[in-house]
Amino acid sequence: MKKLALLSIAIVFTMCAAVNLSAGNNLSPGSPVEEGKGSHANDMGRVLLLYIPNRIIDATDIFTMSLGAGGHGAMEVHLTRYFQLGGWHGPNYFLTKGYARQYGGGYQHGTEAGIFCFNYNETFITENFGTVKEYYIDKTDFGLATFELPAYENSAADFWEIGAHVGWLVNVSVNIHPVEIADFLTGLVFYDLMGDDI
Ligand SMILES: [Ca+2]
Repeated sequence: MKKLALLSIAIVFTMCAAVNLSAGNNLSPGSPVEEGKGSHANDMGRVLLLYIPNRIIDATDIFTMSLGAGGHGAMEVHLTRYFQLGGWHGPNYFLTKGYARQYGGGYQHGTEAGIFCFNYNETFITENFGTVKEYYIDKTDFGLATFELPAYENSAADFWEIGAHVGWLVNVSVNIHPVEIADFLTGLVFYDLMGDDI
C-alpha cells in the first residue's frame, strides 16, 4: 500500500513537471531559449521525466473493453479483420475504454458479419462523448476485408485488433491491440510508434 502511494505521488509529480516543461516550450517566438541547446535539453528532460508514466499508459492501451446495452445481438471473434467469425446487428448504447485512448461512450448501430477474411461492415458511431470518435464504416459489399477505410486510417477503429464481441440486450466487447503492443515495446527504447506519449 505504501509503495502504491509513493508510486502515485511520483506519477503525479512527473505529470506536473511535464505541464511546466510544456509551458516552458510555449515561449514567445524569438525567445533565445526556444531554439538550440535549451529546448533540446528540455525535450530530453521531458522524455526522461515522463518515461515511466508513458510506459504505464502505453501498457494500459494494449487492452480495451466496451460494455453495451440495447436491441443488439453479437456473437463474433476476430484475429484481426482478416480472420473473423460471426457478427453483430442492432442498436447499442455503449461505454468504452477504447482503442487509441478513446474513453467515453456513444451509440452504435448497423450490421457486421464476417467469415475468415471476408466481411460485411456497416457501422455508425454517433452521439459520442468523452474522447470517443464519431465514425462510419461503409463496407457494404461482402468481400475481402480491407484496412484502407477512413475509420481505420484515423485510428477510430483498429483493423488489427484481436478479440470478441458477445451478448444479447447486454453485450461486452474485449480486444487486445498488436499495434499498441508494438508501441509499448518500441517505447522502451525511446521510440513513440503511436505518437501518443504525453
Ligand atoms: Ca507511445
